[in-house]
Amino acid sequence: MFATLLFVLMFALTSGNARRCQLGFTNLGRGCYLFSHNHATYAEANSFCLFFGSHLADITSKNEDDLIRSYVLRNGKGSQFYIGATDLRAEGIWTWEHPLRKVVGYTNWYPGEPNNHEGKEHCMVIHYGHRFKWNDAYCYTKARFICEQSRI
Ligand code: MAN
Ligand code: CA
Repeated sequence: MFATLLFVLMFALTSGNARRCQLGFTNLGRGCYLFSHNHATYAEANSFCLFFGSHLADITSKNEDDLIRSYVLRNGKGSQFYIGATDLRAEGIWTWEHPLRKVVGYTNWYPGEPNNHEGKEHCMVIHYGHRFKWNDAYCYTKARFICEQSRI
């Protein structure tokens, strides 16, 4: 009896915690996302997310994509955000930072993208001007970014 109560109590506590997002992160669907207000290069943004126990956002389903896009359409007017994919290791092969360099499956590129403009575009962004569909962009532009903490 006591063991059962303890188990129920622990489950309630841990599942409760799992539903919460860390300070600064927004609860969207099944994930927690931080929409930065500061601007950083891709590498800086990647480090920032890791420092806060997160990773640059990976968008792996239409549902997740719709949630993020509707959020930035409302709150990110005029902005460009890095999300967590590059083709830095092999041109044209896009991989997510998380989980470790998994090849991008679901995609939502803006028409005509990725175009590797001037042969210098290896980092994924979503931009207001493209209604936040995906673009490959220069990795050294200072842009806003989206970190993600997956919920367990
Ligand atoms: C700019 C950049 C490129 C993008 C084109 C689209 O040159 O944002 O990444 O492909 O515009 O016209
Ligand atoms: Ca491009």
